[in-house]
Amino acid sequence: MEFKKVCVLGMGYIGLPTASTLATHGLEVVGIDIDQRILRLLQAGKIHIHEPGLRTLVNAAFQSGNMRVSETPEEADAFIIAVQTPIVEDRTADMRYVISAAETILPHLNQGNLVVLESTSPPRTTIDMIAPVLERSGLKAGEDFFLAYTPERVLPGQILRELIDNARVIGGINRASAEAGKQLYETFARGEILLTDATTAEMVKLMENTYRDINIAAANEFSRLAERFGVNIWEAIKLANLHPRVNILRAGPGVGGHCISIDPWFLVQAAPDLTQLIKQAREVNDDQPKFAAEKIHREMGGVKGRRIAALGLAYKADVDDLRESPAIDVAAHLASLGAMVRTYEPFALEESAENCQAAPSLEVVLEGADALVLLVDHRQFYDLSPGEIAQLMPGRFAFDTRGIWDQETWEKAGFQLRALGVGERDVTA
Ligand code: SAJ
Repeated sequence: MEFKKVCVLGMGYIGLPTASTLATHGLEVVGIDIDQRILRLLQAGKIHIHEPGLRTLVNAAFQSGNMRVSETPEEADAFIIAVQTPIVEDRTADMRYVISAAETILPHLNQGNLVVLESTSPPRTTIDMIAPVLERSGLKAGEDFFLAYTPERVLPGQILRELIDNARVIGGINRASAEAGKQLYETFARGEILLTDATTAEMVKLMENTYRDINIAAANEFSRLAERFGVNIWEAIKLANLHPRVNILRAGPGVGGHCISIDPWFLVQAAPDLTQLIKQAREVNDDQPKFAAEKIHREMGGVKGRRIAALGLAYKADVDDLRESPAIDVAAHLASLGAMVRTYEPFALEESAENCQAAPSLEVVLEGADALVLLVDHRQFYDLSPGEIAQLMPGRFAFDTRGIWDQETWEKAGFQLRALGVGERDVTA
């Protein structure tokens, strides 16, 4: 089978890089989005996502003459659905965007086409939800057209490289569908392509992120134990990880983003009777921002009326994405305890948290501050000089929720540095 033309539905974190990559590899691509603002930006050579290298890639795709954007799909050889699957209040997946994307393909679906779902979805979505929608065309999935699921596995911040180099799992509703998917992704993927069935591919994706969530939950729970037993969690995890079969992830103020903090709920929703551990891990991680804020409150002898400068709001280092960010929760919780919180997020200067104030620069966030709290381990915060910080703020209390600042350096500059997951030691090693 030869793929010449592809419609990619959803011009977000996954759809846009995928569409652009297909175009720069010689396929005719139509990028579809229902948000006209995004389409206008793309047409004007701009992008709405901060991701290293993406702008250049998108421009190259347009310049190749192979890519254009549109509000509605059209006839093509293949359709890739890469729209969002958020969770709603009751922690179930909101599948409306996926279903409506599938419905917009319907009038253009032809014999021999391939449809691929990439959106993270609960188990059995491809078979139980997408196939019936597409079969309203009168065509039979697996016989008249091919249908497959392939999870995106790229790490925000490294999307461009991982899109091409990561191993890719493609699950078909039958073998022919998986093979068709392989032929499409082979046009650009350099990593190994592994074929399986659609539901296994859906599970693989959810298992990967759930495994990471549980691992981080263990690290966060260890951080609480460390505080109780007078241990430094950062040192303890480093030492434990020297064991050849142990790899504990990092503790921190919680787990955010639109993937790891959401995907495990898809499994809980699908089988609440079988997912106690998964649910518990989610709850530990969701509770961690409050835990971090309360520790700061205790260490400062109360935060009421104190001026706190909070560094970082993004859900993780070196991205501008604020979705489900634990840093925002910590800042808001400190404010709810009566602190006057100013936040500084270098990748989103105007953003702040509830009842907090956004500062446009490091200088402004530090002005008049009694305490400095590190919430995100952005590269630029590693390199801060405590000596220079001391010139810019009157207070001498600093708190590190990411375990990146060196005790001695900060103490030399006159700061009292406290950290998440560090209890009072009675022995100095
Ligand atoms: N975090 C920790 N400790 C760690 C690692 C992460 O507290 O040791 C926190 C981060 O600060 C952040 C959250 O967890 O708040 C998630 O960050 P992340 O870097 O672990 O993951 P994401 O959400 O950016 O990307 C994940 C990746 N999944 C896995 O590594 C299994 C990525 O490969 C997926 O494609 C992506 O989810 C997705 O889209 O599903």
